[in-house]
Amino acid sequence: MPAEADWPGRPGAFITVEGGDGAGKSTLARSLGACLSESGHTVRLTFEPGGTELGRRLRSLVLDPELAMGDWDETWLFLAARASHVQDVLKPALAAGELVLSDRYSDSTLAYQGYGRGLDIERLRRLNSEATQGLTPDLTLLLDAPAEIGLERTRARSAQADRIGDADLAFHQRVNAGFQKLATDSSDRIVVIDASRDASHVLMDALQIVNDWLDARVSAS
Ligand code: Z5A
Repeated sequence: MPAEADWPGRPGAFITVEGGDGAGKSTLARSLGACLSESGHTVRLTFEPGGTELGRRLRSLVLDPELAMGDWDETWLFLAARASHVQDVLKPALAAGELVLSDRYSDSTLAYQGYGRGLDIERLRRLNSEATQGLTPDLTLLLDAPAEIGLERTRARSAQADRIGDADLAFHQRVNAGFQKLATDSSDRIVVIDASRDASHVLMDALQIVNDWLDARVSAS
């Protein structure tokens, strides 16, 4: 079984942005990436499902509201997209010393397929570990906003149907509660940000957290 120890002392930094639908992940990832680039970091902005050609094609399948699929079928598609993302994008970028900022990663599988769909969490953890070759984020920013606020934002943005986003409110509430549980269980890695505030406040908090983490990393080396 691949383990985190397969990646000792990697030169780059791996930061993920997680949260429920409409929490503002993509908005934050873009603005945070721009600020970190301005301060001299080589930033690789990427996302899941997507980030590779295979990931983009799997994304259109898994979100297609016309396509029925079982919960494990859905899970395998996300895992396949992740495996190609790790192999083709994340590993090379981290090996080159880049600061990788990924909009969603393995915590999304635990929150959506585990806590949201009700699939076995421990099995999902094992499958995540295989798909990622043991690559765990160094730091995760969890954007927390009530599901009602997130869904209101995404519906205001577009009326386009989406197989997962269109699930009922209770599903999205279970997903958010699942993210909270993950943050409690991995408090050394996951930092929660109140994402119900406006985007500039969310960015300010995120920048502070990332800069403090980067400073601590330099001091420790
Ligand atoms: N999924 C899964 O089930 N399992 C997995 O393993 C993975 C994913 C990896 C991906 O679709 C779906 O796949 C997702 C989880 C599932 N569920 N759904 N649906 P997606 O990429 O299309 O969806 P998303 O990841 O949830 O992205 P999103 O809907 O675009 O949400 P977001 O990135 O958090 O929000 P945003 O695009 O930055 O902002 C949404 C709108 O709100 C936009 O108009 C912004 O201008 C506005 N916004 C952003 N921030 C704010 C603040 N702070 N205040 C007010 N308005 C704001």
